Amino acid sequence: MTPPEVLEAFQFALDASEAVRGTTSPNPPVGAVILDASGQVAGVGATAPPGGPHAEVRALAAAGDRARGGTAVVTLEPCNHTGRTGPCARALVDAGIASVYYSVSDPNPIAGGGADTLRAAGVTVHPGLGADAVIHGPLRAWLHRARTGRPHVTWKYAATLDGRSAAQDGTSQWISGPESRARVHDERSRLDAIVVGTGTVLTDDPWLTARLPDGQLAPHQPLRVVVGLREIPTSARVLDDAAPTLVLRTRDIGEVLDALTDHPDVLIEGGPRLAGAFLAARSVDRVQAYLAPVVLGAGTTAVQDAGVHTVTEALRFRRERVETVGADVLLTLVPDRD
Ligand code: AOF
Ligand code: ZN
Repeated sequence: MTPPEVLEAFQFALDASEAVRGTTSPNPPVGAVILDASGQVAGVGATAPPGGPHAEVRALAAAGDRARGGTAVVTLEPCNHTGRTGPCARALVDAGIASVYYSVSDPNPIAGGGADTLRAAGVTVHPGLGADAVIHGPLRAWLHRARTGRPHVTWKYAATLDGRSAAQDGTSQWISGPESRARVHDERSRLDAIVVGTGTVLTDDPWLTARLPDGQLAPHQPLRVVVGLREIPTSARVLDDAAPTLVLRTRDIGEVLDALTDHPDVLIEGGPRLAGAFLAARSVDRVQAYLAPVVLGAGTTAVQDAGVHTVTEALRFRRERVETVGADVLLTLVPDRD
């Protein structure tokens, strides 16, 4: 039985990692909590931007002497290597930590093996705590990239009941409700990259920035990526200096993925042709569909040409989550092949 204070500490560690998601890449967003010998929270930490200290080191710094004889709860196996920072497993041992709980093993062959180092030093090690929440949560994209060598791609779209993302005259604003839009901005601020096609830049001229509810820019902005062969004007909003932008003059999805290796958490935001190309290339790892209780009856559909010619070729998805967001329904789906 996992002690209740450890379960509570895990929740703090999960929240701490979620809060830094998007700011640590190509490193994983990790959360760590140090409990003192009596089970009280002595320090909380999360991974700093690349080159900075890891989660455990920050949590240990906050805990100070209270770490001695205490417990560390970490969302990833403490690292074992001297990279840009020293090994966390060694730091935990040196601080006198008596037991370590962690969620998932570090698949990085260079950094992994921290659990063995801890055990060899006499620390009690408990792997697997809250693994599911971490794998499907903050470390999802990083683990996917570690496993496949490719970024994790989420295709997000908003559509009406009849599957349309724009009306006949091209207008597309306010299909989904204010709650959905706020949620999209909040999510953007924790991503590594947002990808759109040149068509979307030409028709919608989006900023693709993450904004706070008051309209201000969020402190962390994902890389904006524009894909396609069409020329975009230098006055396009996506080229302003609010966030970095990468223009990829290609239609090859493999090339796009290669360019984003160090940006594992990628969101495809449109339009229908780009979505179709990613779907046809089997390069969508998750779908977030915001369905609005609206009918347009005509207009652009959310996807154009996903390479399906007959129903036996249909791309099928499995439900991961269904939520209501204001008046809309958010479906989170994963490909049925996974
Ligand atoms: C941890 N805690 O908070 C993180 C870990 O280049 P470095 O030195 O920052 O090392 C990066 C590697 O360390 C990364 O690929 C992953 O295996 C591990 N990340 N480990 O114990 C942390 N961010
Ligand atoms: Zn480390």
